[in-house]
Amino acid sequence: MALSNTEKRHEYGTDKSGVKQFLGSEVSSSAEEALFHIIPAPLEKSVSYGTGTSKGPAAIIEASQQLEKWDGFSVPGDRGIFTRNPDKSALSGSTENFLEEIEKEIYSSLKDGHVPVMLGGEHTVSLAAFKAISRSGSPFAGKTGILHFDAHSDLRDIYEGDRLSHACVMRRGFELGLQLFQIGIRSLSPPEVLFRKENGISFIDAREAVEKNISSIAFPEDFPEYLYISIDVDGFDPSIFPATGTPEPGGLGWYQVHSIIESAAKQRKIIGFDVVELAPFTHPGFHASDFAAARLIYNVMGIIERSTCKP
Ligand SMILES: [Mn+2]
Repeated sequence: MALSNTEKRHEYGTDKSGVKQFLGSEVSSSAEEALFHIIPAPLEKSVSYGTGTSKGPAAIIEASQQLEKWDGFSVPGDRGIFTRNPDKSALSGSTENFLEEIEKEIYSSLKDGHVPVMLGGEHTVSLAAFKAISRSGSPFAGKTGILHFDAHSDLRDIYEGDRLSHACVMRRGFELGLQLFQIGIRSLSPPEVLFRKENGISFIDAREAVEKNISSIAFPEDFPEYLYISIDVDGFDPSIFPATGTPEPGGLGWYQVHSIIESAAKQRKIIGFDVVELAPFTHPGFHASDFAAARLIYNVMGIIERSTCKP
């Protein structure tokens, strides 16, 4: 029987077990051979303003089917991309259960030498990666820093009574011993300003980054040898990612973020990254933000694939 266009769209990029694969239209790899492991993390519990982040991973994977394999420099897809399938029942439980399940997926990718690429979901999901990295037995425990792109510093100790709020995620990471470098911040509470200062956290805020057109960074000498990158799409200017819960004017440029990540990749080995806070249905029928997220992810894979940085 002939498939309708909607059914065809659904089938496009889906593997034999029925899991829709990131760029599955072009790339087919087993979990073992793939360098990149996509980990969908559709968490939406503590979102404070616009909603819809739980639909982020599916929208990104759908949009990825439209990507070309050439990213402008190389073909990162040739290194293999495999989309993992976290246990749905664990994800429907509490935030703690959700994070535990995603942490398991990330840890299993990391320890087998893959590069986990997590798709949010609200920013709280990054905590699963921070915990996986910091586990005892992890090859990266105590040796990893976070490069954090965001409009918000996410350094609150508690927000709306919730220590697992998206607004607290970098604070939780810092408490796990992960050193931070923040870029693009333009919305901070006074206690967060103080916390950054008292704890010597590195940052280049949005106004400085944009006005001086900063396209490279230099890590402090004591910054750890491995790097995990956490990208909240609201770190970009909202003209690039309007579909996000808490947009802030005056954000980073598209190529600017790429150049900064390229400069980071020359100094530290990138072990994984996430792209979070895409909220597709704040703009029904508007796919530009979904596609931008898919393109960003593929381009960062390219930067990692071409990086020669070894610790
Ligand atoms: Mn944010």
